[in-house]
Amino acid sequence: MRRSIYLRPIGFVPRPAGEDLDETSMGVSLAGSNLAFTGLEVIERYGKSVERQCIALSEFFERDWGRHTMPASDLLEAMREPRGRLKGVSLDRPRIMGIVNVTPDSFSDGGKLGSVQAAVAHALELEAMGADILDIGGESTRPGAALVPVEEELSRVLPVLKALREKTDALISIDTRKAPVMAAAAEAGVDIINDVSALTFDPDALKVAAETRLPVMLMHAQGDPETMNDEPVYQDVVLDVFDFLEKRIFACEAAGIPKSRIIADPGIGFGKHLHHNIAVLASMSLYHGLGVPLLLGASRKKLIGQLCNVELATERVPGSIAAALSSISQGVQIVRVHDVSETKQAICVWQAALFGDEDAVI
Ligand code: PT1
Repeated sequence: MRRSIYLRPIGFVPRPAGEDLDETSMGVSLAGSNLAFTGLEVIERYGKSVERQCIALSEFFERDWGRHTMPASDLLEAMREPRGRLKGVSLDRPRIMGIVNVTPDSFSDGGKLGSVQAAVAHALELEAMGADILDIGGESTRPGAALVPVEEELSRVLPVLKALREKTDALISIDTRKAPVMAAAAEAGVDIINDVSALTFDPDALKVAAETRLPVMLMHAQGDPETMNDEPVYQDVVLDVFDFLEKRIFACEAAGIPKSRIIADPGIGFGKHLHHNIAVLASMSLYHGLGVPLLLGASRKKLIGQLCNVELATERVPGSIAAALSSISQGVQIVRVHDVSETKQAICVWQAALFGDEDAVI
């Protein structure tokens, strides 16, 4: 059954953590964090028609939502519920995932990380800059990228994962769509599985991921990387992405992966044109209704080039920081970035300015 009501938290304000403030006037704490939302965009979908209205929390609590009452209160509860730790790392403040591409054709690191040592050194450098998670990927999934055979992918990432595991206690994620890579990576001691197909690409992925007992990152994509941006089709991209992620969370739960081990990501640039990407960015906070921590990856992506007329991916750092900050200010827990120290500096200043706290370390 298709969901017919969606709630998007809006009107974010800083909220002293743990203080018992009146929710109607001071806002509801988002996912146990020190950000609170003071309003809601109520979105009703009837087949092809979608109606949106923004209201204050007080009005939301006063109105009779009829047949939407239960789904609406479930969504509100999912937004409010504090998120658990991710392998010991608390998610009540923003976290940075640093990108380590172990591919000869990487879209912005351009094959610089040709060797295992270079990849490991790059990962450790990102950790020193403040990355909480190191995301290791051996198959490019950027638009137009071709499939990498499983043996090739394994030979790229396994030596890096093994060497890196010896050298760091930071969280390591494996960016893969393939069950054998997930299994081998788990064996090598990775902490998280990051699958841009939300465990749909490989028929064994759901079962294998469940067996590893690792947390999984489920990302929305429409189509395969090679052709996904040719002709993406949505009724309403923001809501269709929500429905997809909700379904994948159900599928995971059915396979034995509890919600406490799931992170959701709307997949910027995956089967999405510029207007789709912008709509998703602008509505990021909607996805808190999924009841799991959120991840956003917009770093150096094409939408930034399109918005600001920047041809070179390496020159899209300021725009990437803006995308990261805008999602963090909507409560997104993890940003996946190339430029860790720049992003960290931006988050630090944003936190200090918003919460008035110079010790607001991230
Ligand atoms: C992502 C992501 C990822 N992105 C997660 N994993 C990539 N969880 C790889 C472009 O438009 O957002 N979330 N793993 C990289 N993919 C792309 C897609 C790179 C689009 C570039 C573009 O330029």
